[in-house]
Amino acid sequence: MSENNDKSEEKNCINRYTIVIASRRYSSWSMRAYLALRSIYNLDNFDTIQVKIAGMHGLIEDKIAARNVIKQYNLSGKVPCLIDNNDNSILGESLAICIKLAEENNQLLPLNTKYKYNCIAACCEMATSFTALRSNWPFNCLMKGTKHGEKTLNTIPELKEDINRLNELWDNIYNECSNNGLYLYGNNLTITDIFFIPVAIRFNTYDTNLTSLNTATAKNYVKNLLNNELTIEWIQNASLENPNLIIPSYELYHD
Ligand SMILES: N[C@@H](CCC(=O)N[C@@H](CS)C(=O)NCC(=O)O)C(=O)O
Repeated sequence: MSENNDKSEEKNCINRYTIVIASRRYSSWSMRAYLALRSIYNLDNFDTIQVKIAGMHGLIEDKIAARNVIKQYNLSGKVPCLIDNNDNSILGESLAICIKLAEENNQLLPLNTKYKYNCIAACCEMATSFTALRSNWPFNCLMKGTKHGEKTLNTIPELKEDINRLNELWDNIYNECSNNGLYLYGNNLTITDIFFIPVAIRFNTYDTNLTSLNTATAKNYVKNLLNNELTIEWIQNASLENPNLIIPSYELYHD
């Protein structure tokens, strides 16, 4: 399934990068790598290929078929991946993609070296932790204000623990590095902020009033991520997506 990759055939030159993503509605990892690319390039200056991933509770045959489609691009069978059309190389893993784009373009990482490694560490923590948050509040950027959020907050202590740690992490980085900016390291968006945008969206879905966050810093940070123009563009495009990409098992928590 392709999205705007036909555009490259209309143009005389091929864009340097093609990003392979899944449904914007459900794929938080696709979102991170895509937003890193999008924050640097205009829409016309890169290409996007969109593939379908099978649902969590879907048939195993569907899952294998979907994975085989993704494997045409990335042998790990996961999205996102970034194709560099200069040398036909393919890079998987969201963090690697974000760091490559950041370093190549001198953007998206704090200039201060100490903060830079702290920024990468926060991305790693996001990628390897918060399992209760991720499993109990599945990403669906078009779902807003569902009661499932309150129910889970009252019954799953591990979820509240994950949220407390997020609150602490955001407060600590913001207070040390932000200088009262919009984001964790100031007014410029970094890959850490991009890594937390899908988390901010989960709050929008499951705790719209941000009652589970304890500090004004954390609440404002979530609001700033939700108001970022790239976040808004992604959600808008998700709402226009091909209905064939809808997976019923990701739509369980509408009220
Ligand atoms: N560690 C990977 C995780 C990527 C990932 O889990 N992607 C999901 C979509 S959000 C996927 O490709 N799932 C397909 C599958 O596992 O079959 C990254 O950071 O990029």
